[in-house]
Amino acid sequence: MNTVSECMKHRMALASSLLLSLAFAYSSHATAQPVPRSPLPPRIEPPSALASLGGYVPRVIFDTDMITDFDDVGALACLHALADAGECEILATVSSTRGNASVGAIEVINHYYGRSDLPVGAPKGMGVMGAHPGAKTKVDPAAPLGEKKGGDGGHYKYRKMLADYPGWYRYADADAAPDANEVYRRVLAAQPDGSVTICSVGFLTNLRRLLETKPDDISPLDGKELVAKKVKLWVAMACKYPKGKEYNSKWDAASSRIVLENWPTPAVFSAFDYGRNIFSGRAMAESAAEGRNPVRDIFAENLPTKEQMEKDPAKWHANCYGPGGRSSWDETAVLIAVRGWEKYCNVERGCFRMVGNAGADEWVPDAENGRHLRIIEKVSKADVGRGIDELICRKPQKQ
Ligand SMILES: [Ca+2]
Repeated sequence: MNTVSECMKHRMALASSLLLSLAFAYSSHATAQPVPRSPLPPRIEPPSALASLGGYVPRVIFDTDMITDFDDVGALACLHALADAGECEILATVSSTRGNASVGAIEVINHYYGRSDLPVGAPKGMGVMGAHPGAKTKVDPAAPLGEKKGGDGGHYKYRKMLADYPGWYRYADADAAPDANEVYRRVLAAQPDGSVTICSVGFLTNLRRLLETKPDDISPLDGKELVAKKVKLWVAMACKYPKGKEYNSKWDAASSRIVLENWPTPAVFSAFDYGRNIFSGRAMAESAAEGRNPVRDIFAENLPTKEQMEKDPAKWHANCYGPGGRSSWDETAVLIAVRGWEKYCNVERGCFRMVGNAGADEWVPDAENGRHLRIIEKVSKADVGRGIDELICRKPQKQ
């Protein structure tokens, strides 16, 4: 069934996660290779520390795959709710996948929150394409919706969203959307120096392409220089701690390697294991329907019912569902991008890097010179899940 295959495809199951954690918790530390010296100052300041200095509102570019799983929808809902509350400003929302309904789905959600004018884009010429990461062909936007068990796999939900919300989007085919490189460069060039937060909850394709851009009529800076000048912080849902394969890092591994090695600003990672056991979405799924709500539709149509879960909770848990809903990998990245990590998490300094050629990564701790931070549980995961649900359930303020 869709949920099982999707989770198997999408994330490592809990059992293997725990086994890997136990197996490698010592060995990864013991065999760590030297980490590249840090280009960063010795301390990475969290966004909320900057906020305490007065008036800083994170300006966020949201970069999502929006291809199979639906924590992306929860994450974008949280981001809009936080923007409604004045806690952040959304600069752009881009897809890291192409040849599918991802951009249109982003636009439907943007429209629901009264921000249909947000810039959108998608990668060109490289990266994950179609209905799922292993697909070889793009999705035909003119094809009939068909049955859920058809070739759309987990992407069916996004094609259905476009069918359900005609007129709420411009780009049924992500390939018709602007080049994400142009969106990134225009948005970054227009912002004050050191002011932008990038929150990526999908593949690192766009960030790799951005780093590789050349000076143009938008900016005399190349991509890496432009990022270094304009970006304050990159918050990513990516990688697996202490090592392993994680969906966002694995499926465009070449881009992951380039970005992890070359990104020139502080970076914070919500790795697979943090969001795995934070569950959200049930509250929205079971909320009273008031008018049209694509966020509610997604959770209501894609979460198992309580009755289904009660019959075999272990099976559902192994496939990344809990009583509160779906695992909340992407939502955690939004929380940290906007509110900073000290509110929710502790951190460890070090470096994520790709190993081998099959999409695996590993964490190398380095308290002095690590280029990355990874977040660690502080506030209980149940409380974080409740906080996410509260945001997802907020009514749009700009409709
Ligand atoms: Ca995602």
